[in-house]
Amino acid sequence: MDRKHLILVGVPMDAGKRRQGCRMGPDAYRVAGLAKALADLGHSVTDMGNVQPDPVDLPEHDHLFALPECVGWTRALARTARDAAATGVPIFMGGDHALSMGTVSGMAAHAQQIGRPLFVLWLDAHSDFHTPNSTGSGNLHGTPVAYFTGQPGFDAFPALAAPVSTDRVGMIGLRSVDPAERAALEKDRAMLADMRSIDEHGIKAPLMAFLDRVRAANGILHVSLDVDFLDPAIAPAVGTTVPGGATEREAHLVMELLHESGLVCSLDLVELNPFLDERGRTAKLMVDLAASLLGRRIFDRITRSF
Ligand code: 5AB
Ligand code: MN
Ligand code: MN
Ligand code: MN
Repeated sequence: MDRKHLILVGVPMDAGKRRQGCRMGPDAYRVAGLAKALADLGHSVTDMGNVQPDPVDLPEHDHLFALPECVGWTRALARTARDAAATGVPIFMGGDHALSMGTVSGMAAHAQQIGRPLFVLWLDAHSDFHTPNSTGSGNLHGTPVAYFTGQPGFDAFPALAAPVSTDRVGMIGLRSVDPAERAALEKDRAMLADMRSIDEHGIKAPLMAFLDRVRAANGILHVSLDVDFLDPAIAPAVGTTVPGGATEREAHLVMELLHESGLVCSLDLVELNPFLDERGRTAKLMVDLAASLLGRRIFDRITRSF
């Protein structure tokens, strides 16, 4: 087994949307036993505690919710990600999805330092490809992919050390894409697998195609797992539920294939809102999925061809 140094980073961020509760995510993962589940696999695990946003001297915006705080988180997390990646595999315990502005831009800076391209796998019901100009809700958790791929409109945010070009982004699980995001995505080159194509071809096909791209480019892979990738029947603790999500088996298969690829350099666990959970079941499922990504076989699998 490939032993890794895993660095748990708590990100009690709730600034990416109006509905509050994700700030309790890091402690929910701790209570659900994330560190022990990963250490039991033979990895060394360090919990570095919670990050705080940098202070930022910016006025509030009249449409974008908590813009100054989101900028402060982006600065702090980009630095934290880049530094942590130099010594291990950072696992960001969110916090809402706006945290990926910082984590992905920091991982892209790390990738540039080691001379390999960063790829991003976005496991989400949503494409999160709004810009500050196109977002209808004003909630910045719907914008991180546009930010780290270098779309215009993010002038208040830190300049990107290394934008991740859209042909290095793969999205699996899509089933709620706003018209403006769709128009922008249609002009672009991200690999997109919506639920219709997963129903027809299975979830393995798009994932393997994307992993082939990463491998061919000698890339490293950041995985961003939004709770709403999963079906709300198994993962109720999220503010943005969309029916028809990934099943428990599909999600574990994705994680196991990612583990076998050996390509994953970092992971976001985002959008868990413990206030909406049922007796911790979503937090526990997310812990199980993280463990599958790090080498655990959650289902006892045995097959012989016949
Ligand atoms: B999430 C929506 N597109 O912009 C918007 O949960 C939802 O991080 C964004 O994927 C969902 O507000 C953001 C309607
Ligand atoms: Mn998301
Ligand atoms: Mn989502
Ligand atoms: Mn959400």
